[in-house]
Amino acid sequence: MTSQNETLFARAQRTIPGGVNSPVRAFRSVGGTPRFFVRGCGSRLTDADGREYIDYVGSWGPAIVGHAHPAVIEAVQRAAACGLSFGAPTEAEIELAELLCDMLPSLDLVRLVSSGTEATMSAIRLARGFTGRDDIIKFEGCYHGHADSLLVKAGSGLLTFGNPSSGGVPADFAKHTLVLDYNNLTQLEDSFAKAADRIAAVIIEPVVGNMNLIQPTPQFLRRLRDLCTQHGALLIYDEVMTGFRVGPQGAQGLHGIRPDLTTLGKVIGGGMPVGAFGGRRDVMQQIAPLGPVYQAGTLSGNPVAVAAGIATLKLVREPGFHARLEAATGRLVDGLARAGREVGVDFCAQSVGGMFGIYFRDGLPTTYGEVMESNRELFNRFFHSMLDRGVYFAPSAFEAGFVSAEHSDADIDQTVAHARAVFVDLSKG
Ligand code: HOZ
Repeated sequence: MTSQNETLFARAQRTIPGGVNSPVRAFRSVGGTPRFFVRGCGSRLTDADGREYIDYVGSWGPAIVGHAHPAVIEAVQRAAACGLSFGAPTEAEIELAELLCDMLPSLDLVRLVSSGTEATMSAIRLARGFTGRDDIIKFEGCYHGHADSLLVKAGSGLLTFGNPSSGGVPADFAKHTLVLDYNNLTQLEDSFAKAADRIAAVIIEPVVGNMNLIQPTPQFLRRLRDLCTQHGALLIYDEVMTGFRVGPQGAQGLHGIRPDLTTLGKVIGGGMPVGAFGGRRDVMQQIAPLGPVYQAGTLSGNPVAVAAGIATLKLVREPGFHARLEAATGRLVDGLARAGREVGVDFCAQSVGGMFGIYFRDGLPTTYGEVMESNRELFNRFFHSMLDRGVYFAPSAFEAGFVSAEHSDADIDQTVAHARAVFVDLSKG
């Protein structure tokens, strides 16, 4: 009998390119049929065939308090009942901006937008406008949304499909994006030595989640901060994924580094479309209507989306939230790694706060090259076997995973038990 997921996927492909509205969802790199979800509750998702899954995608990060948290749903319902969009200021957007500036000391001013892509695209324009320079530096495998200048050797879907630079980006445009290796100090220093006066900004995922999970070395981040300061380039922390996910002050709090600009998304919208960029007052004052760098959006600061964000951040700020989230995520990766070791498969795992990486290779990767060496065939088999057992990991070997505050020890132990059984199968060849 054909499953509802298959029927829906066939129907979707008739009107939607590839049947999906964002490429990684199409399951192309792992093969098979994407699951069409009808419901999410806590740590669980239910698909169109009525099958339940423990969810480790969490809408790619936003679902930090679990799906359909009652406080978030109530806030959304209350806001929606008052009108969906005004295209004019509301008090709620001040509240969200105040919360963000309070939670991240590096934000003097913050502008709300509707997605992480808008946030990074606007931050780059702002950096160019502020410095009067054209070039930017990014790192191979980092993904900063789908603005033209950032789709050069990018991670996430581009890496998943083996096409790290997008079509449709003019060469004249891409030449202003210098791409360096993550964690490569020598290359970074050489680039500043050669081109410092042309570099408007360096944009970085301070913990990478778009080529699986990669952690920065502390020396790399510190030197990057120093070089930017020394040469008048802006340091942009893309915390769309890490913001309030890896700790109460994002990655900048973990490493004690103050970027000039920060981009946010995902968690700050609690599942609704919200992004933000903010930072130094003198830089942010260049944004229209205060300054000459233009940026706008009809749905920016949308009252319903903002209500979800405020309700989520209030939960995230409760005492002990991050300690519990980190412990749950640690329990998962420790359990998976132990199971892999005991069964004897080349597998390892790590976590930072509420995000994690799993790798079919011997040893945790610290570079793009090392991530690329992981065994994709084993990952794909693992992914499908886990899916069959009711565990939903990201359908790509190059995406980080996410745990929510609603994942119980029982959820995690069940996941580890399933993984152990799958590892045994994989070890048989
Ligand atoms: N770019 C997202 C993962 N890093 C995927 C977004 C989606 O498919 O929803």
